[in-house]
Amino acid sequence: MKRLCLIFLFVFLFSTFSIFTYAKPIVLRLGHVVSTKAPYHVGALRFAKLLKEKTKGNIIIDIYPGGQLARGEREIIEQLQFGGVDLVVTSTGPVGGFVPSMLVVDLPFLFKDNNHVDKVLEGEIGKSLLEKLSKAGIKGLAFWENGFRNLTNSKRPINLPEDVKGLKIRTMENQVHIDSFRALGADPTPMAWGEVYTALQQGVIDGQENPINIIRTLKIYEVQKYLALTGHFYSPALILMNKKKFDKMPKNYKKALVEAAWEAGRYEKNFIRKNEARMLKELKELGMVVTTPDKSLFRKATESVYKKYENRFGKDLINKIINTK
Ligand code: EAX
Repeated sequence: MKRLCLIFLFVFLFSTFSIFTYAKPIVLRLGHVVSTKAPYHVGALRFAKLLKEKTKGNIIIDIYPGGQLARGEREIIEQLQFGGVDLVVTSTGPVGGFVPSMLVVDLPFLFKDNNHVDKVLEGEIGKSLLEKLSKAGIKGLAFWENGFRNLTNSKRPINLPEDVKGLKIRTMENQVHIDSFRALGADPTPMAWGEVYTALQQGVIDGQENPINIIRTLKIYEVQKYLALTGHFYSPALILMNKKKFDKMPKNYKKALVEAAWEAGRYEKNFIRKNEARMLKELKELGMVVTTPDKSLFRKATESVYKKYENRFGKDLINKIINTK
């Protein structure tokens, strides 16, 4: 009899404990391809902190930086689509390959300045672009920032569009970028980010283009002498989530994910913008020869790209972006 009571007691305690055992937090894996010094990583840490606070520790983010999960952004977005990774921070560069309408933001000289960027991407136009990502099994949580892209090369200072002629320039895997550098007479070479530093070091390519923060934090100055402040593309960034995973989340967690994504995005943008001047000064101190070309000449030289894409994106949408105040 005593033995039977002990067995009942054990079963009761075990079942009680297991019912009230604290539910395990949800752990989401986040990947990006840049260094832990880069703004994407700063934003990802902020996102993780905010999300943990908003869900009282029930959602934890594990960050995999520096291309640990994939060599380039196209590949890591492919992993996101099939659920190999839950969240990705990426530039919009390769996203147009998954959702063509996203390519509109990559048109040369489309955005005037940071204020114009924020008005467009935090407004209705930005939100409608995020919604289009769902067709590719991707939940676009928010826009972050990569920044205005500038041209580096190892051959010569760039002051005029004709100085770009014949240079083998690495571009992202982005048809608008490829067409824009073709219009400048360059030889555009699309390449995953993880291969760029070595290709520059070996002279396989002459140049690449990226915002100041990438050139500085990914040490591109070590393999490039000349930096031209062309600002030829504005490169938005995105924080993306596997859509199936997002859709399965309870309503309050969905709200927390989107809120934390936008708040972390503003934090990341501010980090880029308040450190840009310091990073440029450091690039000069690290030996880069910096030129400040007349942007209007480069804008004119790439106008033909608009002709090619007006029908695809719609002249109305392009004008709506340009005229957003
Ligand atoms: O997203 O591939 C690129 O040039 C991107 O700007 C960089 O990886 C940051």
